[in-house]
Amino acid sequence: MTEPTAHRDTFARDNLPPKDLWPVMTFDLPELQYPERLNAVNEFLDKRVAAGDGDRPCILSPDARWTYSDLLARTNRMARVLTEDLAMQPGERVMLRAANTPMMVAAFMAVIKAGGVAVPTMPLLRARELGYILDAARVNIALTDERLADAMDAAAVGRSDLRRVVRFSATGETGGDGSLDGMMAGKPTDFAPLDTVADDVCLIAFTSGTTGQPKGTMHFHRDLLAICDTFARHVLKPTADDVFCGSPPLAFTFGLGGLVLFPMSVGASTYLLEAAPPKSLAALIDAEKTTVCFTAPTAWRALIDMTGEFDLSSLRRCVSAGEALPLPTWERFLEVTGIRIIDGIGATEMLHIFISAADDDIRPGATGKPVPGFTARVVDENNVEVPPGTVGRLAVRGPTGCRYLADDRQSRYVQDGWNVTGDAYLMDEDGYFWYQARTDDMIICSGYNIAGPEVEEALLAHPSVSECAVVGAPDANRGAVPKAFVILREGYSPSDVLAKTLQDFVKDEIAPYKYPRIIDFVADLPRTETGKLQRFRLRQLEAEATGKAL
Ligand code: 3UK
Repeated sequence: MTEPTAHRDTFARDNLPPKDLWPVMTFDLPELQYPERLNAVNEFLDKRVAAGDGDRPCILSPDARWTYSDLLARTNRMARVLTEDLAMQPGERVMLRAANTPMMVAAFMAVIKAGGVAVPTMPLLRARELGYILDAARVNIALTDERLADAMDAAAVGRSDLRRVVRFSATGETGGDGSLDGMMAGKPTDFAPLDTVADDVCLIAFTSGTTGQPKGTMHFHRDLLAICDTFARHVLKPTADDVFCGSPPLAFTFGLGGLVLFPMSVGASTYLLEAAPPKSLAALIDAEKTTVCFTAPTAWRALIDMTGEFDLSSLRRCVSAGEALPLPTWERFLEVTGIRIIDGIGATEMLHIFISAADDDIRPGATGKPVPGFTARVVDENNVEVPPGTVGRLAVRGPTGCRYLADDRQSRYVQDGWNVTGDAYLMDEDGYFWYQARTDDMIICSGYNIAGPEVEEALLAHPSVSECAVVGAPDANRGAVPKAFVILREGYSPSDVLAKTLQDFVKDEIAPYKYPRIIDFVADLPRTETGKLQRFRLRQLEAEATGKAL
């Protein structure tokens, strides 16, 4: 018997992993009891307007101010273009390509409302990478910001599944004939949501691919609600009067949740910036008095230095994710703003954050506890739970979980029904989870395990250090030794004396055997578009320089 689906094109469902390789999904809260049929956009948007919130602000940007009704009208017009002019069938994949603009949000909503599967992509991707995604997700239609159309057009060449590439402008008003804006202009503003099944796929989010080819992670209509009913509802606790802002791209699920779904789940508004380096973010917070901000640890660090120039006192909730938030950053931010940053670990596979803590529940330096709705544990190589205080592999389950699009790596991420994220963690006696490192970033020096991020955290506590990365460098005697790449703050310059000072400083802060044997002063560090340090690239450079691999 085939399971119910509203999809006419069943590619996504057909390419889900076999059921025995799925994580166990748990729905142990009253708010996680979803009906068999639901369309996520109907829940987020149509119902909000029907409840009388249509005139409330929803999407703000430097050149737009859309209420919930405005977003609904754009979404409906675009859904009509998709189904009437572009012949989109339920279940077809639609690539979305734009920075964080109002039209990018409308495009998400339109595709999902019409029963399609959104495949968002990061603005910086080039034709080659887009081509890989077009093939992997067998994309039928692409909607692209006109300013990013070149790479899209180049990627489209020779791909017969891709029927149409259509361009749009940032606010949907200035694109001319033949553009999505033009096609939308004549359409009525109503459109009935497709009556999708709660577990119909509505989103394929590709991992940023720190190593290897990106993996497509498949998410259902109900998953978009589940992240709001877990992290947002129980930890973030936003209100309808909050104004959200932040830096993650909407094509990164950290951004999709934090900048679109969480605000919309409570009728709040969100201010989108196409590019949000720390200075622009600080200026925005100051000017617009935004109250909730989502960004990565490096940006939180940079914002500390901007508190003299910009007023950040409107902020009420600050969320950090993407990589570990070092304790010195958390402490200094508290000192200068009085705000305790909410750290949270999330993953594209899990859609959003699953371990976190806010307010008085925060234990500084720890990521937090499993978010209500999720269970987490630390296991050994054989997936056996280890006692508190022991470092092991993080395993997690809850209402969302990993389902890769046709990928062998499914059985690596999901083991015995648990999502194994690839992170080394320790759980303390009180059930708090302490991040150590990515399991493949552990440095093994003379048989001792050293977590690069712990050494980085120690270095960051020194006033001369702006940013740093610690990786294992091949060493003939000890296998590997910790090596630090350090970016200095203004007013400091590289010297052997400073290197020695930093080494001694680390020895005072943490167990001396962990100190960086080598220190390289550098001008920048390799990062992904999602803000993550690419330690493997530093390791590659080491391997090339020494002729030895680890
Ligand atoms: C690391 C963290 C320590 C960790 C993400 C929030 O980052 C997100 O998704 P990705 O798929 O990467 C997942 C991996 O990133 N990580 C993320 N947050 C933390 N490490 N402390 C943290 N707070 O290695 C994890 O396995 O790019 C984050 C929401 C949605 C996301 N997709």
